[in-house]
Amino acid sequence: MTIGIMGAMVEEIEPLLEFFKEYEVIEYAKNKYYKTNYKGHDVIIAYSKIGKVFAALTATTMIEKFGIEKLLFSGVAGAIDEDLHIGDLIIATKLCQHDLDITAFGHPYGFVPEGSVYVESDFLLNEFAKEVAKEKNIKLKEGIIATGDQFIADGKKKEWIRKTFGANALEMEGASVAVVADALKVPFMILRSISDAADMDAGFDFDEFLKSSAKNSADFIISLLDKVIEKS
Ligand code: 4EZ
Repeated sequence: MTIGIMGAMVEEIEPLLEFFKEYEVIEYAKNKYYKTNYKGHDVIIAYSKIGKVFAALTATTMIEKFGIEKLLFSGVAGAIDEDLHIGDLIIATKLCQHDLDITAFGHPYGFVPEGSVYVESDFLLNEFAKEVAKEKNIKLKEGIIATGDQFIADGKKKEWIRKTFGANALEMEGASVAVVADALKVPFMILRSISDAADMDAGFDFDEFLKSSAKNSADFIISLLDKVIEKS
């Protein structure tokens, strides 16, 4: 089996590279892909750079060039829900693009013709994640993640995203990875650890908690990888 693990920022994959220690570096499409073997399975790791376009490029490359059969995303997010605190983990049941707007033509926010507002992640991978959380006694929330090409640092904007999409957390890549993986029929899951509350303190909190929250997410991904390998 070949499994892809992606993040958006170098900080989001650094703990993974440190864990796997040895890997081959393949340069492609202005990015680096790190290839390693873990328990007899190929693992491809990369960070895309921030935002939906770069994330879509990396997800597509992982699938079409490297032949990954499952895609795991690890990273940080801004919390929308009050019960999500710095370092907490959330997996997306489904994802949407909060900045996709052709409402001028009577369409709902996040929708374009022949697309859908929400893209669902893989049921089985999410079940594996929940099993890992239960076994390790880690708090793991499931919810809707909203994605857009904006760092949200404004309570009003956050509130709008919550009420428009019912979203529980927000970030800048998940939904684009979801669109790609869903279209190319590759099971995927999106895991995020909270770095800030997408409010006026978000920039400051993000800088302070990026590394520790990214590590929380990456550590969980390694346990999940063990579970995926064990169950398949
Ligand atoms: C994007 N990622 C943030 C990248 C920020 C600064 C140099 C996650 C994220 C996020 N995205 C954490 N908090 C966020 C927030 N408040 N709004 C959007 O995926 C790069």
